[in-house]
Amino acid sequence: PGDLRVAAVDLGATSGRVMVAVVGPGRLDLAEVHRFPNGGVTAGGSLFWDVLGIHREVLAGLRTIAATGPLDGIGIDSWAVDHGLLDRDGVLLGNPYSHRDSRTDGVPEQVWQTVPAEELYARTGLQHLPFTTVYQLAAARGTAALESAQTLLLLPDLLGYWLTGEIGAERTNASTTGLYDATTGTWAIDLAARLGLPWSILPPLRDAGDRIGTLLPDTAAALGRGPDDAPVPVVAVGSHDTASAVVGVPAAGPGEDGERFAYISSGTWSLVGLELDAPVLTEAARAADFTNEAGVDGTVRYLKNVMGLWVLSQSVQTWERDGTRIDLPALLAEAAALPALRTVVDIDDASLLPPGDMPARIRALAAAAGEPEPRTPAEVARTIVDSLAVAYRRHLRAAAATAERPFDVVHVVGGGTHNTLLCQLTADALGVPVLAGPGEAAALGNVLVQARALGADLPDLTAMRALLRATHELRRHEPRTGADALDWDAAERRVRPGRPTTV
Ligand code: LFR
Repeated sequence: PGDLRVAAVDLGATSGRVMVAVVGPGRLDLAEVHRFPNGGVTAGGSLFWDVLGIHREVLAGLRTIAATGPLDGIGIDSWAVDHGLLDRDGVLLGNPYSHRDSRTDGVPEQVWQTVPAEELYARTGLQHLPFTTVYQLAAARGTAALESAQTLLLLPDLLGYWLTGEIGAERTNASTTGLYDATTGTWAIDLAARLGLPWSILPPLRDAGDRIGTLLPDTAAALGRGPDDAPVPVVAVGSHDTASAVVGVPAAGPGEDGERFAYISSGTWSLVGLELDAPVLTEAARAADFTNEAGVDGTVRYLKNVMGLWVLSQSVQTWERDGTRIDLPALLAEAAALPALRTVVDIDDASLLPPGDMPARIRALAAAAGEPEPRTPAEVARTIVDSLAVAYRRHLRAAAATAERPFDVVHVVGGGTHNTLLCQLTADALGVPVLAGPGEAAALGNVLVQARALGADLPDLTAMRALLRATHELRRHEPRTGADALDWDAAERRVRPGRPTTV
């Protein structure tokens, strides 16, 4: 085909974006059409997503795109794990819960009494995170909603269902549920059955690149399209945002200038790891608590969830709520001028998972670890950024060791690429160059997979990434060494080993 014009819906926990892209030989233009705030809504003591509101905003963005030119395809990605339940009439049963809701507190321990953690890891290959779908479903055992559920749909699949009427579970996101066998690539129905979960609600799996369907007449009409307009395909992309972001890592593929790369997808969460051909399900990988999530084209995302810029954004909310106006670039500039590694904390501590007063929690962690307590916003910001860099160092080195796959460069993608202090510290901490960009890697990965499905000549990840490199500027951070190099080893030792991530 000639140039393709497609819509990429990229939903993050703090904002949703509808983007338009034009893809053709040597061409990959992306523009934001619609951005809307997201975030949990507390009601009746629980934390939910406003999924109908998200659907409305998605339609609004798509309508703008449809009104301004051809629309050859639509792809949707979002954060993982969270889901809606449909009843036997295909109607949504209640609001989807946020994974930051506390209903899973103590649930993993109950689950492990039936299926031990070692066995869960051997089958599903996931880092222990208390909010993984299997624990959410276990928390919902005995509820009216789960008892009347006919179908479980992960959020991008739910939105795709409302657009097309088609039901399915895209594989990259299915792999985050804790009910997906990392080796066979099928639902782990036996595990669900042992846990007393209604395994029949798990829908058929689909691959990134499959066509989900075309817009239903009512959604087409909501986009301003009439019955005589060409049907618009909705394409399954790497519907887990992190899977799309990894597609959007502009690494040089195998060959002369091929890179041995690690990546950090830096947004609300930081996802730090490696792209592999096969899962690593060894005892060492389990002890290091690494995730093996499914990537696009059969790759494996061997990575770790790090608490990420969530801690900083929640801190900003806290300060603003208390009447201090925060200008983030100015705050980070001030933080950059402060002494490095004065206070480091375990940024993966479970206390930082729920929304709330992060500066107070950071101070509490510092006090418990015998570190100086950060007081001013700049000191707190510095502690967060330094502690993230220490965590990246520890986890990427553990990834390389347990997967036996060294790396020479770290690609940072996502919104966090704009945090130059963090990118530089990451290079310093790991002693390798950091290549920062693109900021919109998830939307670009979404677009590239769609474009291929619609006929673009992008046969594999290498070709997609070559197009990314040809069309996007990257910023390079060299590691600083020499007399003023920081003692990262000592900083890592100072971080209380504590509990593993978010247990
Ligand atoms: C990032 C992300 C992570 C997932 C977390 C919760 O946006 O998708 O990969 O672990 O959100 O769903």
